[in-house]
Amino acid sequence: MSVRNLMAEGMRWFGPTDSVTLSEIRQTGATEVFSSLHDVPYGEAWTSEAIVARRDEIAHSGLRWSVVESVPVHESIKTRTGDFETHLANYRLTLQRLGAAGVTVVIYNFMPGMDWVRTDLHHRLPDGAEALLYDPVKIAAFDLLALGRPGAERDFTPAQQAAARAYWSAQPASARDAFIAQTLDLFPGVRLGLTLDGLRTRLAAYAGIEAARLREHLRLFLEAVVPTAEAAGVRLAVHPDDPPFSVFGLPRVVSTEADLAEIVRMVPSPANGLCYCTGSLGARSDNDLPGIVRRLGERINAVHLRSVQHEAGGVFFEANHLEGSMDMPAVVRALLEVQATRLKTKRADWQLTLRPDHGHMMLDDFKRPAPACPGYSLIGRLRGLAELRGVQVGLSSVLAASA
Ligand code: DNO
Repeated sequence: MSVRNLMAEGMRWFGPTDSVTLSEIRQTGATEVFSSLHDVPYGEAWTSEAIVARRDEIAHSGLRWSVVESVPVHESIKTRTGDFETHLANYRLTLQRLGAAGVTVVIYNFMPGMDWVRTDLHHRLPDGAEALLYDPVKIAAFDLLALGRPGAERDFTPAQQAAARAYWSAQPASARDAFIAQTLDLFPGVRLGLTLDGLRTRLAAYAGIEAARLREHLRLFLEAVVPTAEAAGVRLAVHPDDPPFSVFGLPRVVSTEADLAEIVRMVPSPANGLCYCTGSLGARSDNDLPGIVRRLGERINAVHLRSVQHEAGGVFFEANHLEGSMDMPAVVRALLEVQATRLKTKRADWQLTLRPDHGHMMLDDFKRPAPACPGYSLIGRLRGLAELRGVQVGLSSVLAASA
């Protein structure tokens, strides 16, 4: 393997309102941008004009919009209710227009009701940086005491419930309100203005939709859009659930290796692929991260690299990219080997594009305007990208020497 066969490096950019600019992204050494048209409401078709304008704006900064993160899947498609056929038709239109504009990888997720969930957005680390953290006790407090979801007690142990009550009663009303607002507002790149009642309505839409049925809805979604993606030269990449287990009683179907293997089997096409996200998948210790790459690498269309540190009681936080509970070099090596195999078989899409997923708030991040979305600081992600670059350059040189 030659050292030239590095994965391309990208950074997520939330568009013109992002406090991180494209010229700053360029100085991180990234060449690719993961971006979305966040101002288009979920479910509407993206216009060719808006796509081309965004593509050209990014190109103007010497970067390339190679990955869309994300084209969101409207809730009606996940529940197969209401005007889901219209939303499917809109999705197909968007894929056709992206393909025509040369933007060829599209990330989406199939998380019901919510996007990702964290409980602490400013977890202070010993070195003074801040990380994102997930604490099941705080989720229990939200679920039992703020949302008051019927049956929620079944999802938590008596000890978790007691800890949740103790936590909640120790919080002043203002801290409870802030915690509720933060939990409702964690949709990337948009402010949906969801309320507790709005969330209750969203959850109610999944009454009677257990995992098997949601999986069937995912299959029907793929059958409806993959042929269009294929014809448009677009490759889809499903993002894993974050966290990869049920929250608020919702079903989950993109959490484990078995889930991913099932998804790629549903519609056997290179256009039906995966966004391999080590942070999301790694929040379950039973996911074998390098093994997933070795077994499913052929279908990986986008890569997010980040490491979580597991703590007692199901708590996890986002560690530095080369620290935490996972073996990042083993994952990077497996990805480089997947690329080498694809290259040998002359696959046009052999080259993978990675981005550092999230970063700490550190150094001058504290002096800058807040990131567009928690986890998307500039300096913290720059550190992550630089460390990942070191690992992949070092490993690819060693692999080339031993080839
Ligand atoms: C969080 C992200 C997710 C991801 C979407 C993909 O930082 O990894 O919000 O972009 O779930 O659709």
